[in-house]
Amino acid sequence: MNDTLKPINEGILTGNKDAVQQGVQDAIDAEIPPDVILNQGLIPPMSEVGRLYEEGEYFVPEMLISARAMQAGMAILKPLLIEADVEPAGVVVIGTVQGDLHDIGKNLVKMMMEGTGFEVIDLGSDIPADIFIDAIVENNADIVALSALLTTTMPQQKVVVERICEKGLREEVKVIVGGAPVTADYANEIGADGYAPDASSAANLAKNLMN
Ligand code: B1M
Repeated sequence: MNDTLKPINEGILTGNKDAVQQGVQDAIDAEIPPDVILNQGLIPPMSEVGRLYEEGEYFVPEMLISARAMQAGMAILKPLLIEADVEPAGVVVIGTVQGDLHDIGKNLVKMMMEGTGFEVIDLGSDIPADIFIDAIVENNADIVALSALLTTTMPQQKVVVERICEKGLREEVKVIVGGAPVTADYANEIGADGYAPDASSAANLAKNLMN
């Protein structure tokens, strides 16, 4: 790895937002191409954070702090990526389903997906099925990610899958579901393409589905 990118890696792993911002600015000043800063500077340490979380070495607060540090770096890089026409890994529409206000887990999933190179359209929480449909169409989404934290709102994930089928979009978009009460069996039962138990595996699942 280019030595100029090391402080970015280190900054994300330790959740040091200032170091990441400075590192990204230094890399831009050193004329490192924006896609290299993204793919070698920002994404690998975020994947490492995901691995450490899955292994129980990092917990939610560490993951949040690292994700925020990464997002601070992304904010500086984003205009240059747009200018350079760097393609995202895919477009994900994410939200918490109708009736459900829990958004902390969904926000983590969003951050990890952005950390993997996806463009994420975040609709927020308490989102009706038709708003998901509109966002899928408007953004030509590759994946729709549905979060539900309540046993009473889980059925809304099924409603969204049904609406996607009714609208003839089932071949266009993959559906992934998650949230504390959701299981792989439930995902199967409602016809989703995948289930992930946590934010890091949701990002990996999205990557695999794109392949
Ligand atoms: Co609520 N709440 N809550 N709550 N709340 C729970 C979920 C509950 C388990 C607490 C309990 O009773 N022990 C319970 C649900 C019981 C059930 O359905 N079986 C509950 C209840 C009952 C309620 C209310 C009904 C309470 C009331 O008013 N009587 C009410 C409902 C409001 C509504 O949504 N309509 C309510 C309200 C709230 C607050 C608003 C106060 C607040 C939410 C604030 C917010 O999110 N902005 C809140 C909170 C904070 C919780 C707990 C304490 C914490 C949830 C959380 O953020 N966890 C929760 C109890 C608990 O979990 N211990 C609880 C941390 C977060 C990082 O984890 O969200 O699981 P989590 O996300 C994980 C994974 O699930 C996964 O990745 C994330 C990160 O690894 N994941 C995905 C999540 N989405 C994914 C999507 C994916 C893939 C993975 O792909 C698309």
